[in-house]
Amino acid sequence: MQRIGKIQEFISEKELDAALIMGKENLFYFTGSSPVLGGYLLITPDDAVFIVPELEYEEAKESSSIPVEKFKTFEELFERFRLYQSLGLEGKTSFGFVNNLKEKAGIREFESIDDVIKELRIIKTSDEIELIGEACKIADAAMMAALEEIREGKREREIAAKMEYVMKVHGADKTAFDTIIASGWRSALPHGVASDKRIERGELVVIDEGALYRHYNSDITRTIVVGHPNAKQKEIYEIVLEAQKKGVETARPGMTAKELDTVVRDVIKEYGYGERFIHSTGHGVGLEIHEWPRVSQQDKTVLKPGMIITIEPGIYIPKFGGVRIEDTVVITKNGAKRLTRTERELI
Ligand SMILES: [Mn+2]
Repeated sequence: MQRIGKIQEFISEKELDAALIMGKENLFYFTGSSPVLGGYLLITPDDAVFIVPELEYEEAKESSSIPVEKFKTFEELFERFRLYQSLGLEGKTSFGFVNNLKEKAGIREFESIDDVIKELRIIKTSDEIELIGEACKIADAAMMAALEEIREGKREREIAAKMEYVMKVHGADKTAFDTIIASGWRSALPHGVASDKRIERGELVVIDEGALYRHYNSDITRTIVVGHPNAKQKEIYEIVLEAQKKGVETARPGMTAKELDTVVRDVIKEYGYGERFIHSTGHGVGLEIHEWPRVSQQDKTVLKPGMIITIEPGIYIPKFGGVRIEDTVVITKNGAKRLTRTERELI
């Protein structure tokens, strides 16, 4: 109820009649329940109720920490909202739904509650850190399987399938995102989802994967060379590794996400590959695979203990290939600790 309390403080402050939460991850965060068909968490200054479709009612009652009500039709649901004139909403609420709130429920005023939710979710509780840590262990196991499985002639997709199998055997619900296995020229594509391509000798292979475990995500990337690396492959690998290590060693409470991005980016710049590092250093990880903060030049969020972020520099050279090395880390009292533990040296 402490989480709900923060929303209540916010709506009182803004003099809103209520707030309505319907995003999947937020519903789980605030109620502990995750109905397949979704639901509507209605929060008023002194109350909260989780309204779900009738067929989700029994299950939601079991899992929700907030009292549950059911609705049969959307007419009934919008009728329920007629009590209010002003409403706090998540920024990603659909335009169609907002229109219905205006037309069918007569709500006139809307305000985003994204900032207050962000402030809560950006700091993970010890329970959340443990779950993400578990998701990271599963990602490590899948990475191990990939390293064992990869050889000349295998298709990227075969390796990805094996990894997903290993994740599930280790208790994951599913992959956190479509596993990226990008070999050869495809390794220069930061989002090269595993394809039918066969892996060939001498190619760089970027493996970027994560597991979803009890609603929480993990994220790790390793790059390998099948066979012997050439001088250029070795060179860019060592630069990315130096930048990644520097990031993990430097990350600490009190610095901003932007400053961390600069520290990592500067290593790559010094070697003359600044233009080839075409994305941000990292991102928050939690109920969503990409959440706050963004470890980029645009995000001045001050890092605090309990934040979980990735540190994932890369160098991408079109047609030649790319290298990315990524760990999920938790910000601690005086530094950062890697939650993904797979070896980082070139294999
Ligand atoms: Mn990532």
